[in-house]
Amino acid sequence: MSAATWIDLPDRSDERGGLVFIEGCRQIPFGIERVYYLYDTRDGIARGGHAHKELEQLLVAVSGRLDVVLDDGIARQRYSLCTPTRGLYVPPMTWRELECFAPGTVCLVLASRYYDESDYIRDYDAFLETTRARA
Ligand code: T46
Repeated sequence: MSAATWIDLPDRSDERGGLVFIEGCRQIPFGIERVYYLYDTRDGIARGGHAHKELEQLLVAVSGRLDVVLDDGIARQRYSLCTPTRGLYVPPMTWRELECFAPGTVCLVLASRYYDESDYIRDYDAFLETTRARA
């Protein structure tokens, strides 16, 4: 598998409740240029189904749970996101599929770049070709 990895996030929870913070280039290996979140996810629906040429991201299930399947062109691995205190770092050139969303899940995504459709590879065969060409 590529450099996809779990990142444990600083948790300052106390008797009042939970508090987790994330600072660009500190707890995560990139500066944050964009934040978005997936919510109101529907039963049986999958998201993703693409890779990014340059984009780096951190995915955090701030509420609920979901599975993320990552594929670097050689191996495929399933990650279960189920806590707001741990994020999944997804490097560039990683095919991702998001599925098995529990009702009420909110998935926060921190991204290293602004939205740019030209950074997406949405065809799996093209993704494999690109990974082989870069190897
Ligand atoms: C990813 C997974 C985890 C924008 O205009 N700006 C944005 O910042 C984003 C993220 C999306 N969009 C537009 C592009 C599409 O017209 O929103 C629409 C839905 O995006 P998409 O089908 O790519 O959504 P997902 O959930 O399949 O993928 C998203 C991210 O696009 C992707 O980078 O890694 O979440």
